[in-house]
Amino acid sequence: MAVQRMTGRDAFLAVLADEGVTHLFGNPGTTELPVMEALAHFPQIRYVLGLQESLVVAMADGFSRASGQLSAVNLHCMPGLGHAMGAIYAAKFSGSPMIITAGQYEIGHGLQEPLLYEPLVPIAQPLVKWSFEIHRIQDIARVLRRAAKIATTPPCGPVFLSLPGSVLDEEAEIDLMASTRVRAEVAPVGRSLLELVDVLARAERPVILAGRELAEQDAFGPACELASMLGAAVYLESVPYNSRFPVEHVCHMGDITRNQKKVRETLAAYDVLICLGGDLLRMSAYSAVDPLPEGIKLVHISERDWELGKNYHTALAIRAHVKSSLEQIIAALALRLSDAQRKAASLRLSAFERVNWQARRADAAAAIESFLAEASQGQHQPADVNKEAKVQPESAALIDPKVMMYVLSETVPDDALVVEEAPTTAAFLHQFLKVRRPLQAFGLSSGGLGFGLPGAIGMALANPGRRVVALIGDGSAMYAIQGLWTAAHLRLAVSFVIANNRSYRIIKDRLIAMRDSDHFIGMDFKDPAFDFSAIAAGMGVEAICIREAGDLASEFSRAFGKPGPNLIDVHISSGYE
Ligand SMILES: Cc1ncc(C[n+]2csc(CCOP(=O)(O)OP(=O)(O)O)c2C)c(N)n1
Repeated sequence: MAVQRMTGRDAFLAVLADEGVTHLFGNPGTTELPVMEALAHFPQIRYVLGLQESLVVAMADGFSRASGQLSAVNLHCMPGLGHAMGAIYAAKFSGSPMIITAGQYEIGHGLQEPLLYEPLVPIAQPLVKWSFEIHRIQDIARVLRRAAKIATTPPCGPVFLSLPGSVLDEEAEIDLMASTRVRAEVAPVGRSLLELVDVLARAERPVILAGRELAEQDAFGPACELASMLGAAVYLESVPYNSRFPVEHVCHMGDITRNQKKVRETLAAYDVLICLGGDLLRMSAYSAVDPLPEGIKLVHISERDWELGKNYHTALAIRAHVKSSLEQIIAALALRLSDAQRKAASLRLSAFERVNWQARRADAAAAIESFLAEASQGQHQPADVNKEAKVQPESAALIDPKVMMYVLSETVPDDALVVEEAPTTAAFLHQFLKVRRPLQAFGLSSGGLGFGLPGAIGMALANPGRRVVALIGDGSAMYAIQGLWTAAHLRLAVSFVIANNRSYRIIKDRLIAMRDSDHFIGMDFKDPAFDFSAIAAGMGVEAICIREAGDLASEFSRAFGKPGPNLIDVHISSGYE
């Protein structure tokens, strides 16, 4: 771009726009005023107001996760960055390409320690790929170009820039420079490819762990082809970053889970584990049991080299683009597989049909359908329910979360995006939801609550014309409830489905499982109960409350078909009635 005389604030937004940024997610204060003023000159960048900085970052994270596009964020100096840290932590896990900026005082003013001042660079540093403060107007373009390049170079992730007001308000002759993107579609060649194909061909009981990069790189086709060629069972990596694998494929068995004992038992049946673009057995709560059984050979292909051989010896650790690698592997394997190996693979494949995800879903669905048929004839109605009462007695909350998830999976529009943050309920969602496309279903990447509700807003902005269905636990919803206002303000097609069990159920479950105690302190919200319909109405979102299983299908279908945002508060069993 040509050299022009301009202000630092205009240069900042001009470079962002040229890097492909279409939305600036923010929450403004005095230190952001230069950017807010300059936004009037850049109608191609839409400012999205979030009402607290953790939501602002989560919205941008959702936008990048659902589109693969670079997003930008503008936070309010130290307190704003502080609020945002948990969400930046999540963005680090999701590997979202984001330029996170925060307004900072004019250079020199911080020395006097005014309110709101703190050096920002070291605070953001541990969670981002690059953290920097711009000190000269002449550097704005170079710094931003570098920031965009770093954020979008695999492994992608957020970067942080501190923007002193004096730099933004100066004027100078500025060369806006041009964008650079690093091409990283590299595949193994030569000896690496030969060894890889050799190990795969010789595997007698291969298993694939399908990871997030398959969806990010649109690699479901070659991943399915490899699984079928090898007769390999496929499990989904333990973190629901995104879709990972088409669940109705004959090889698909389900989530590997984060239960160490269960993972170990599952993997004990196999001799070669092939991790495709995923995290190799990322767990959460501690267990004395190691999830990886002895003797299993590891093959791991990922663009995120930090993950390779991180916790376990890996026979073939390949830093490469998974889709390009799969294409090479499939071509080489087609020439390498013997007739006996092909026959063994096809025998394994036919055995999957009886035990795979699809077969188990069909069994569970049949049981739920017959339950719902009986319920519709009045055989399962809860007794003594006063439908007029604002807060129903606990005994009325009888919808089984599994039933709720089945009906949700049957009513969600085919082209919808689904995001979940409902710790105990989402496990059932993954049993039923027909995930077929990359970038269709998303979950919590870091384990930190507060992403799902605002993340859905970013996903809707990235996918105009498609509905986003956000399944959120009642406890999780309260970490970011003011996101409802942004959804209403922008009239976004998001349905917030609240799995309302009036408690932190997973914490109760774990207190029992891990501490052998059922003395629940600080895990219930019944006194008073949340009135989600009133909360939603207070932020301009229409809402309904469902208390009976028989109403689920019709109310979900109605809500998902309406324009704009809505909230469906579903009272499910708390498990501890
Ligand atoms: C920021 C943050 N704070 C606290 C937690 C701990 N935590 C994990 S799950 C959970 C309960 C979530 O409750 P809810 O959304 O109602 O789902 P449920 O367990 O009832 O299915 C809590 C508090 C966390 N993971 N992240």
